[in-house]
Amino acid sequence: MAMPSAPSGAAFFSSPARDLAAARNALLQQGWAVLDGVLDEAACTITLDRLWAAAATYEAQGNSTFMPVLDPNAANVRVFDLLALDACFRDLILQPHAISLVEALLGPHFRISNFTANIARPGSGSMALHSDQALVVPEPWQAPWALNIIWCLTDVTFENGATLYVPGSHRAQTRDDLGANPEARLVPFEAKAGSIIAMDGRLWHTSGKNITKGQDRALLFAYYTRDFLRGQVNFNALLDPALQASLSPELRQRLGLEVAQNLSAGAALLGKAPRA
Ligand SMILES: O=C(O)CCC(=O)C(=O)O
Repeated sequence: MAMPSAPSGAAFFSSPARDLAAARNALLQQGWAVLDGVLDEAACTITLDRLWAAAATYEAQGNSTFMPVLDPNAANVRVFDLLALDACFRDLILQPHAISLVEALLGPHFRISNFTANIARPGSGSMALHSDQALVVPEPWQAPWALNIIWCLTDVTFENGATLYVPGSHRAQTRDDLGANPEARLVPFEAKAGSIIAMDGRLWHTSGKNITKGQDRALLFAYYTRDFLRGQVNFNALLDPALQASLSPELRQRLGLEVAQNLSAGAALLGKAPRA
């Protein structure tokens, strides 16, 4: 896969191959992995600026960045539709380190389900505990069919609202398997700006509370699922036809813009390669 250009020409760091191999392994074992230094400082700054610009456009289009169904107050700034809003997000969604982690868990036959942002500003609170796979597939959750790549555009700490997760919860096949009071077992994903956090879709988690006086915590959530699941977004409806036509064949296929859909399980059964 060709390396997509970094946002506005800023450089992606190239993490050593052994870090990526260790992260792929950790993801499979513990249900999550942090890979440092995927974006350099300049790329984080540029992408964060572009995210705020995207938030303004999103609101100008008549959407609200406060979603009461998700968050207790407006200090969480939610930006949906990132792939429609700026080319830098279309670069990040197929960034090779991210895709290496996606393929480690989901294999080659995956689709992009959604790409959103959550900026937790001072005073933001936690959402409800959930797993991302549970949002798109009913229990039992017997295999990893979903994964989030979380792009850290700022440092992420417990104090500024790091995502909190329940260790080992990717092995829970039902909600009851989580046991009593899983909230008491939550621990934060802490990471430096420029890291990506790969999170198995079965790992139960929530947003933390930002208890700082003046620090934003800005995260992008790139959500991928196996290709037999319907995406959270219908990109045929979201993306302007001219934009769709300008996208690479790889991105079009991962977004489900091509005519042929949901053929990989059948191809494996019948011993034939799926139509691209
Ligand atoms: O912002 C966070 O830390 C978590 C967000 C999340 O889990 C979600 O939006 O589904």
